[in-house]
Amino acid sequence: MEVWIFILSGVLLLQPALTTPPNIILIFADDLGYGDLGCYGHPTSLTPTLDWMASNGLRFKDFYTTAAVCSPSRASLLTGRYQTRSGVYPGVFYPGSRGGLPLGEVTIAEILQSQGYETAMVGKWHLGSGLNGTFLPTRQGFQNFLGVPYSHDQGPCRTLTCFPPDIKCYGTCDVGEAPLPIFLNEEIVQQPVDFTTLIPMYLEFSKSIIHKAVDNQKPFFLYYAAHHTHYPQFASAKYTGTSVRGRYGDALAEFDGSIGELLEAVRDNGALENTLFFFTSDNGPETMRKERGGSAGHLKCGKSTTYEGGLREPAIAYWQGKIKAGVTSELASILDILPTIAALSGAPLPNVTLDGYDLSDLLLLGHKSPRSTIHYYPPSIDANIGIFALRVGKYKAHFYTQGAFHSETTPDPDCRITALLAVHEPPLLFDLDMDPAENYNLLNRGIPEDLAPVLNEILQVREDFQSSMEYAESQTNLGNDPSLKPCCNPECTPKPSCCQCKNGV
Ligand SMILES: [Ca+2]
Repeated sequence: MEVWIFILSGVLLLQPALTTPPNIILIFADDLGYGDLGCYGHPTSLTPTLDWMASNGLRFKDFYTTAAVCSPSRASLLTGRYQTRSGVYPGVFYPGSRGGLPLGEVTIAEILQSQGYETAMVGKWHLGSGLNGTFLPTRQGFQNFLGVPYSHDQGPCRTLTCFPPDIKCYGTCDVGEAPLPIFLNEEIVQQPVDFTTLIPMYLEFSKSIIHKAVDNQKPFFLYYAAHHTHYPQFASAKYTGTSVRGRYGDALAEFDGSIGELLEAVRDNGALENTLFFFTSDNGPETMRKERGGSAGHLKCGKSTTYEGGLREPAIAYWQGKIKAGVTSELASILDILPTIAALSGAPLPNVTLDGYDLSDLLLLGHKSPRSTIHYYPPSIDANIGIFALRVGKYKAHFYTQGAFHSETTPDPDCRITALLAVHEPPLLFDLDMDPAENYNLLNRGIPEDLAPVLNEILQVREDFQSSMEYAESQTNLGNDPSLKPCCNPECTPKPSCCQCKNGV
């Protein structure tokens, strides 16, 4: 008997298994590009928190989102599935959208809630609200929600203050929509939003969730989907005028500072050694905003394109004492977050087709990534065309290319709206290790003998992927119903401009 006990204890000691499920803080930036952070080489950005997390955690160089616009990438992040499977395509949701992320989809929050986690979200949802709040985060596993059901430019902003004391937002935003609402769970508590106090309010809410969960000895999952770095830029007084990078820099500084406050809150609650922070961004920069937009750095083009600037993103995993500091070129995707979190929390995987891989051995043990491919869908997905581009290992093939309005004003004409849809047969082929900027097409003068097997493999991977993909009914094509636009004062007229409540309903 004593021998068995000895062996059992020995096994337990050898296992790196986690004694308690870890807390998870998942941070999703908006329209933040590959070149925007100090730790990714930006010369003037002030991002001390993320730079610190990067130098004390694992920084990814080859990390990808699944879409170069907001809604589909959020669907993929939360479900571990391509947006085609959930129907969150083409394009994005609007305040009056009839559709949303289907309730049958299983989100990270639902998985963790079933494991006993306290689940919460702050910020930008953008996966639908629907009739009577059908598609709100509270219906998708988030027990606590404070934020906007869509993007913060999807409401008039011309008369709103974006920087104190009274600097108005730059641009008009969507003038025909309802004033931007802030929801607490399923109730509107502010309409229109006060951008100058928004982040302090989010932080107070987030800190109370962290404190409550730790107090109750429950693991927590906090999904912080930031508005910052998406147009229009805004910040509270503490960060206004602090960055030499101007308004974008101020907004980015507040975003980075808010992550610093979450880190402090976790540390103050004694939970740092049991909390995984994961940071990335939903899509590449909106270069059409010029100096008020983000930067893809070395990479080509930005938002809404399938060049690297549209879908390759900064990503950082930080977990004190668990993740070794370093930089990795292993391939990874937002699709991998759900399976990884499921593995770390001990949760069973949902009984659906998943497109992600468990990266826990990469994070905790420094193993290779199980992922070898990246598929690039355009924002305007057409099932007859499918993916625009495909990366297998270090090679990327473009079967179709197209410029985009969101990537306007870059010096590269390929990025602009005037670069119409082009079919490439054979595809354009780039070696992303030697040429990450996609400058030199390896098939420019025919197919060299040594690249023929590479091309054949890529074509086969594409064929296998496309033939097995199942496209769900489009949720964005269900259209809009003006009566679905959120209004804190449903009886008022004329809608939607009358929907204004200073201190909630
Ligand atoms: Ca976005």
